[in-house]
Amino acid sequence: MTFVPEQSGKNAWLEKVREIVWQTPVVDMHTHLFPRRFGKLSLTGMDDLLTYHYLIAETLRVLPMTYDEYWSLSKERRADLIWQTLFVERTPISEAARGVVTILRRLGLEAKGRSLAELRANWPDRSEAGYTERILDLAGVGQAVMTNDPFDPEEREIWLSSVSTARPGENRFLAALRLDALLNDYGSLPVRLNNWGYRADSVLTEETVAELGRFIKEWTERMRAVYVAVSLPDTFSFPDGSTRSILLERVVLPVCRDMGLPLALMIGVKRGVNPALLEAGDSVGKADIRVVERLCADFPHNKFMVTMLSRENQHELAVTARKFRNLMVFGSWWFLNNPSLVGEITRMRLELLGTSFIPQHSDARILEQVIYKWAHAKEVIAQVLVEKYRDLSEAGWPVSAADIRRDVESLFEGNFWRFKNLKL
Ligand code: RAT
Ligand code: ZN
Repeated sequence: MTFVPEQSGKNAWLEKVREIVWQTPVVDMHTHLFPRRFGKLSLTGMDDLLTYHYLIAETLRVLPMTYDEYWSLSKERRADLIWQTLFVERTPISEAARGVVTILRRLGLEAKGRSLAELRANWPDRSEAGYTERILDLAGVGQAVMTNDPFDPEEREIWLSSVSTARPGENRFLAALRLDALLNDYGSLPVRLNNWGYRADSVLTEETVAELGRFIKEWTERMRAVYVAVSLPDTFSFPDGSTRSILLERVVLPVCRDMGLPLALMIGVKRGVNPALLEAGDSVGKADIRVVERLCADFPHNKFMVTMLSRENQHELAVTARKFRNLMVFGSWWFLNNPSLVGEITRMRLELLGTSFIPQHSDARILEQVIYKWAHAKEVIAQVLVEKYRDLSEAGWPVSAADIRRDVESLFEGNFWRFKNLKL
């Protein structure tokens, strides 16, 4: 993992920090990637990259076509339209559009002036055995944590079949048990759970609670999940007597505690604000930090990894992490994953928390996206670190390369593993 992109400046500090940042393998702690053995769930290549929901939202703002017309097209045709709209008729200046340019460049393809047909034709051979490894190496990602939904019929079948065993080279993918269906839409689950052999009722009886606990434990073990996760709305409150609240308190938190697993809470998403945009239709809302305080205080033997989607929540989240050692702040998530905001948030976290947080995760859905998500994030993180090291040296503490290495290791991988293994 020694890939270091061309130097962008002559600043010696920046060069050193960039070199270390690029040499330190990342644990990409939240992605939506799957290794190839997961078949159709594993997305890769130009058409999947172009039809990423971030780019769909940007295209549909300006495309002279109804939403329905757009959705009725094949994936290839949608990709054509996105390329034409954002890369031919306009300058690909947004973060997600620039990301495609970064990927193409790192794969040795010049984007400007090329037709999409040409780019598709010149794409490196994806059937090659080492392709996935090569992409992870280009991004400097050592391991990527997937998002694994035990309620998704397609994914479930794969885990239950022998195909779920990692093939050589695929052990760089780790699992995370995602419980959105349980915690955000329990009503639809009892019938399915009964069919799968769990005695779960729509009323949360003692037996149901025990059976749901058994379900989570079994799936966590089957997947060898490194944590349990859920995304939550901006209106998330706890405790509030809701089904979600009861399930959290009686099922999810006890199982996580008993198994020593962190619970990742991704708070602040407003699903389906514009349902016509389908997967591109979710938005953001400011959430109530008191919920995080309450959970950390009332469940001191549970570990919480928390990211919040709204910019307005970032400062209070960092302050809350100062108060609770069972809280690990992570990532500049989704609409925050833009250089201006990653810079601002990382700077503030370093000032309030030192190096005791996880600065970024990629949220990549398409394999090659790890290239741009990490290239862009690493540039910003390196620049912020340089600023901070310079300030510290001026204050009278000379910073060595060994110091920088130790810090970057903590930020990119050590904090994740130490928190996961923390005993409370
Ligand atoms: O960032 C994204 O791609 C979002 O669509 C979501 O996947 C979000 O990150 C989530 O995990 O819910
Ligand atoms: Zn995600």
